[in-house]
Amino acid sequence: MAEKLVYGKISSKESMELEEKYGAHNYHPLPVVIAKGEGAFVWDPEGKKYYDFLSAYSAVNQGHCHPKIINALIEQAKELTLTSRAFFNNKLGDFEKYITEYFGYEKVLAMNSGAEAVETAMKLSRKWGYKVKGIPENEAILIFAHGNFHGRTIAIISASDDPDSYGGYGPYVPGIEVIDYNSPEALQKVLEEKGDKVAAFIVEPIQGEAGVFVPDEGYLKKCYDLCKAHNVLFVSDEVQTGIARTGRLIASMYDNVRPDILILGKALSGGVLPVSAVLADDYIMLTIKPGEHGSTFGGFPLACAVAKAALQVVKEENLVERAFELGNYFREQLATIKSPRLTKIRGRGLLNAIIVEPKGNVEAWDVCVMLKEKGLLCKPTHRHIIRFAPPLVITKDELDDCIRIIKSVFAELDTQ
Ligand code: IF1
Repeated sequence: MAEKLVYGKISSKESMELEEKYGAHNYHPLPVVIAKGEGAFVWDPEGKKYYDFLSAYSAVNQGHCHPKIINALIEQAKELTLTSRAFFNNKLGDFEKYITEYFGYEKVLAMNSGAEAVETAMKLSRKWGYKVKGIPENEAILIFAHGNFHGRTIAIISASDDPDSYGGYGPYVPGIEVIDYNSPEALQKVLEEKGDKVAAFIVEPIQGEAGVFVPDEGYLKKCYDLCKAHNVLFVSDEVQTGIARTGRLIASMYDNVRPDILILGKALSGGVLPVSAVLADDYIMLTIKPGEHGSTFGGFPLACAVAKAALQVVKEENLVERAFELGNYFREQLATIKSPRLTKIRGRGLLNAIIVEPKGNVEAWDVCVMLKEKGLLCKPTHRHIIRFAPPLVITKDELDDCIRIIKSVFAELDTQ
């Protein structure tokens, strides 16, 4: 007997079958179907309620379907959605003023996906390298860190050392060097060797996909100073760590670093539609002239209305402070779990991860399935790491309930 449907007209079972039959198999989702989201919660079509402990990889920091953001979407959608940049419109300039003052930069170039923003930052860095630094044409070098994840375009995966990301997609884009993460010495070495041809160092202030790898205190600052000493741009990819997620407006602030180029995405729209942005000062941004970069939807009126509302929510609801306080509390509570399987906890703010020691035939995936059964959704990154990233609007009581669920799963595993 099929379960009664509460949300929508397609059951969980049928939804999974449809994706299997008609969709590309480029993901391996946890066996759960989401039909509705609100705040820190999501529901499946049959009405089962879950805590969302992934937040669409930190895109719904403001919580699912935040009323203020949805309202901005609806009101703007009734009036004007897209003009292209062939003409001006009455929303883009207003948003550009708002976001540049919000993050403290002179200019912004709005795009759509995070990968597009990273590509934009790569192109902008090269353009600055040739036009301002004077690097010989086509000889610019961009430096990345091992373990990086910046998106899935050909240029970006050319910097990846994850076979799942780059495998089978060659040939790769030249002019890219990859150095050890969390090693200022590695950056110093490559800059001393070839700094005159390096346009930028592009780095995640905390490596998300690598398993919430938090670098040593001062790492970002040392790298920033090395970049300045060699006339190299320091570019921070805050697509995942930005917008309050780590307990600072952007994670670079943990080292008091102001990136020369700041890359934002995901929660910039509160998870309502794809909006990304690259921020920089005039001496960098104005090296791109009219017609030298763009995109049909980049910074379109609907995105501007949604992103402005999403940023307003971050301030109005003190999401930076909430992420900082609740994150510290969360890690303290996790540390009380005395399980031989839970070997490490790391993170900043509400971007955290645990390392699960595979014991017997139980891996991180199995733990995630058990957590799902108890009403908490998360997903492993790599075989042994589970990322925990709830919406920043989660209440302390809700977080306590999640901690209870996590504790109960490890208690159950340890009695097996
Ligand atoms: C997938 C990972 C997270 C990002 C950083 C740029 C982008 C991302 C720091 C590109 C995107 C997403 C992509 C999504 C899963 C998720 C992810 F597991 F892939 F690595 F969050 F850690 N910079 N990350 O994290 O932004 O083009 O996706 O908008 O591709 O599976 P995008």
